[in-house]
Amino acid sequence: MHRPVKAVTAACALALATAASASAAPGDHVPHTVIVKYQPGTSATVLSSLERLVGAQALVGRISANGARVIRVAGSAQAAADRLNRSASVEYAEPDQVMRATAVPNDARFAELYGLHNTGQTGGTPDADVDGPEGWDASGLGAFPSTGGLKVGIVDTGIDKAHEDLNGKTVDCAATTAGVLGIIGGDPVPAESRGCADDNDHGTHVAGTIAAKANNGVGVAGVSFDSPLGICKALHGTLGVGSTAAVANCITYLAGKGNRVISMSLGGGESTTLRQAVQQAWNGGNGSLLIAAAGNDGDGTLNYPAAYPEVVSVAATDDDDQRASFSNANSDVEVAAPGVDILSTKRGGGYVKYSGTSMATPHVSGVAAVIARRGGTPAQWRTKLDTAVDDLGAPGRDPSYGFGRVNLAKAATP
Ligand SMILES: [Ca+2]
Ligand SMILES: [Ca+2]
Ligand SMILES: [Ca+2]
Repeated sequence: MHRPVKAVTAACALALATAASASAAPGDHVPHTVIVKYQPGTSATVLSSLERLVGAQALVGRISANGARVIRVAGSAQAAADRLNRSASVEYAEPDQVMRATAVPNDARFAELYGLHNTGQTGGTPDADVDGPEGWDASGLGAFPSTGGLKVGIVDTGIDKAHEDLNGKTVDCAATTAGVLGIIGGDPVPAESRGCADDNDHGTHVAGTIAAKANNGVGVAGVSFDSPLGICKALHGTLGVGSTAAVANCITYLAGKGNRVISMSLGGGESTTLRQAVQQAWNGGNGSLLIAAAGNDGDGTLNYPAAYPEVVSVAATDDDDQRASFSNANSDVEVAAPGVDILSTKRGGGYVKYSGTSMATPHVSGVAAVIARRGGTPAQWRTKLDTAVDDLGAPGRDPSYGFGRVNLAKAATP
């Protein structure tokens, strides 16, 4: 049913061997790459002597959120970071970690979107869904307008901008580069000149679940089908791999472009760089509501950015409203959404079913966009999101489902 994906470089020593096991193991990092943030006022002389000491060879990029430098070193990234952290001039230094898309494809088939409207068509439980049609009606979207929705930002593998169910939707578009390693280790600073073309399918699939055109006679319908999209490509290649530096800079880019809901179907290890980018997006300016995949390890693993307190962590359910076997369960899981055999848009045209907390996350981002269009603050949207649920599992918040599976009809009422 699922396509096993093999790691192809030393940077990807963790093989993605199972259905949806796609988060990075601790210590899985970009070779020879260190993110270092110096204390304010550190002189150029001190900086260059420290970097010489750790064998720095090149400045690869910068972290937009905090000005940290991304440097390439000759030897071990961890050893260089450890050495830098011993200097009073260094606020923090850490290896640049690997971030991964959290889904794998299976057969390309048309099917009903049970996640939006479950009639038992896949053999599941009727109404084990997010109440899409009921929610659209209650939100005044029952005439299926094509524009007017809240813009949603997506950090992923890019998008097929020309897809029949997505064309005209992409209004912000930038990409990091994959670099000399083929998939990671390139320039982590997104540039609009590079476009945001999808080289994987994952990003196009996520985009369709959030905002595919509704009532246009073709394909599927996104939860927030009248939303335009801000796209930042941080993940690359058939493995959907990127670095912490690239993901952090994409968050900052999208927040700066006014994407007030940002969807991240990806994850990896903990990182000070990622945390600071997340905090800045959540707290800064108008603020953005950040939504990310809980992870596909099927255990209690904390996956970042989801596990930061500033980010809504999304678990996956199936067509019986049961926790998906791959979905991580921990005390940080905040809400759940359908994530098993989700049909959505495919790069190059057509539609495909994927499974993963990656597929659950955009359902929640779509619900958040419908909430946020009414105005208010990200904190208010988050409170509404957490209460507009159908409680599953143990009563109240629990590690498998968080507060419960999101429900658009409940989200539609102020
Ligand atoms: Ca459609
Ligand atoms: Ca969280
Ligand atoms: Ca519960």
